[in-house]
Amino acid sequence: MNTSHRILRTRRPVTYTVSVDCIPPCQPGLDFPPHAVRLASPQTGSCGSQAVTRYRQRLSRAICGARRPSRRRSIVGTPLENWVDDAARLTKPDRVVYCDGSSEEDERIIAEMLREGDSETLNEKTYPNCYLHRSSPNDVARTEHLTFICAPEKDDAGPTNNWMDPGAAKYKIGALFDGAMRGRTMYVVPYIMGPVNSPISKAGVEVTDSPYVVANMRIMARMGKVALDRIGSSSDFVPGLHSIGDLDPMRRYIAHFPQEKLIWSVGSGYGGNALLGKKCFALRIASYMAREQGWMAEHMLILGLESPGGKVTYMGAAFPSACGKTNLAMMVSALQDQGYRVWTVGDDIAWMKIADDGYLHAINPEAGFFGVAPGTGMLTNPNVMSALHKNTIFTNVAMTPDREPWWEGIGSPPPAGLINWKNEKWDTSKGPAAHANARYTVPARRSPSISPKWEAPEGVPISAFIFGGRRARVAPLVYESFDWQHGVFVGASMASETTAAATGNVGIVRRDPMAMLPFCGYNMADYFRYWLEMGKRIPHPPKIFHVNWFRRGADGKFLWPGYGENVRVLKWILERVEGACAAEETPVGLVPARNALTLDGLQISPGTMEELLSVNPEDWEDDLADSKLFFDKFGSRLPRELREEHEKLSRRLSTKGASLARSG
Ligand code: GTP
Ligand code: SPV
Ligand code: MN
Repeated sequence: MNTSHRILRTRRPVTYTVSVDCIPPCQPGLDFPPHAVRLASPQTGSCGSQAVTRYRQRLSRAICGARRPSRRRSIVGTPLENWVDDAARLTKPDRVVYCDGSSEEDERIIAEMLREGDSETLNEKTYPNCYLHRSSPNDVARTEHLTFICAPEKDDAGPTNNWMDPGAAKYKIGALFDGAMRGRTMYVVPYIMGPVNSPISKAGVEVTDSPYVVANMRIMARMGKVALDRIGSSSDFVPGLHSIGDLDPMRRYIAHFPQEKLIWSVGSGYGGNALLGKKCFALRIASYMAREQGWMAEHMLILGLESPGGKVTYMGAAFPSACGKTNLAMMVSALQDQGYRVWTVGDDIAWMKIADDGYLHAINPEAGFFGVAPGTGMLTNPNVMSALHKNTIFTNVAMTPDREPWWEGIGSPPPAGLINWKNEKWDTSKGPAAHANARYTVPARRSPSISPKWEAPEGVPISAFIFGGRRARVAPLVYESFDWQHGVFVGASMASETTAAATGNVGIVRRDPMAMLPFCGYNMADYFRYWLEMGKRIPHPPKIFHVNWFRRGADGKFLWPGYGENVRVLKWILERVEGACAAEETPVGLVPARNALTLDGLQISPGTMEELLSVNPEDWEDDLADSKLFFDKFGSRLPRELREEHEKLSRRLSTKGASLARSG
């Protein structure tokens, strides 16, 4: 389809013709806004090539300048200073402030955040140094349909990413940045992702006009002087340009330039759209860097499971957004009496490198938790609840008349006089009082479950990978893959119901390979290939498992109690890693043998356990048909090993294997 389209906010409007791909495959239920037309490559389309050439010629010097820093550009400033100057020339702030990360500075930033009027101080007695921020109601979650990978060729981004030509993106988004910070302060936020002295860590710099973003970045990363010192006069940092713009989703872009290791984000002040160290750098850019450099950047929590005697075994678990990573990483174990305890290393992202001992070692690149508030209470996650009473920023939660934060699932009924996340007097007619994607930002070290090794420069050795999703049906509570290649297939064919962590419909099953669908910075077929290769390179590769805490019974209720009880599944995984317990073969993988799961103290019927572990061949046939459609999108670029695994599963389901399937 061809359509005419006008570039926004340029002095002389330019009309060009591009081919348009309609709805990006990763986002059901959302139409592309007219401005987010995906440009075809300059070579395709009737006059696309001419038009793009013309844009490039018209790029203002400022837009050209705000590129990745280059050592060659100036003999006067450092690459960082030059890049900041360029960004300032483009966005035209009234003043530029380099952040040092000190507590005095934090006070000034918080004061500025409060002055902007969308944040307020919470109860100083019960929640000292805690704040409530209310974001714009149209800016409450990541916007995947406005998130782009700007690689030279469309195929470099692959069929699961939105793509824009880098030059066209610079021009188009540059126009939105042009003068965007007029009347505002530009904060320069240098930060390190990972423990300061870890060889796996990397530096980034975010310039932003949002004090709320600065205050969050200070919690989420090692921010300020420590990063500035590390960067010095080098160009070894990932620059990120951020402006809240006018917060209009019609003028919102989250653009990544993996080849340049550069991020541009405009028009959103929320979460992963705006805290550029998190999903933009630590996953999209880092996944690209990791493949170039031989390591892995994954959407995984990292936990240590302590067993009786004190040995700690580390695991990484990849669940899609709002599918239980933070809660699993911070759980209070239901088997604490038996000596099983969970230690938190990270709750969202893992950077992993093969170490001299032959294990994959993981660090948590973040320094804080940006966690989902609804559903978090003393019964589900007491560790984080105790952490949240100090030094925490709450976003889009409700507030009680005592100026304390409140949300659905906190464990107390809504008090009279509750103010909802939109700053209105709440009553039941208004729906949930906290937004479903309301979050807290809290320093990781405040959790009582924080691992003594969470800042170990060498990271922790990973013995198991756990994939998982929200599946009302199909996926059993837990199963183990037969080997690495099968495990990669299990990850690549993962699916999960969508959640409020991204805008769009909630509860729709979509394929979300390795929980990386919205976060892989390059063609996912190449990502699968890289996973297959890593299995050969790691002398002691983690065993690969799949879990599902969200299976529902005929009454629609969750069959498994979840949260702290999930340790029972972790214990089985640990025993499998150690080769110390029994499993039963099904067509999809190995499930716990009868009585192999420790269930003492848990009220759960044998029938329910059967249902939780059942593999229904018909459901799996349907699922296979769906994963085939998904894999077909990658054409011949899909590794042949995944097709093989798909066929093998199909054969196991339709032949002898089906009789082995446990059915509920
Ligand atoms: P992101 O931070 O968006 O990446 O999400 P996450 O993967 O960290 O998910 P999180 O732990 O915040 O959980 C998301 C929602 O799922 C919350 O409302 C939790 O209360 C709920 N949840 C987490 N674990 C479980 C579980 O074991 N069982 C059930 N039923 N719900 C859970
Ligand atoms: C997620 O959506 O996976 C999050 C929240 O962790 S955000 O930082 O907004 O990406
Ligand atoms: Mn989380």
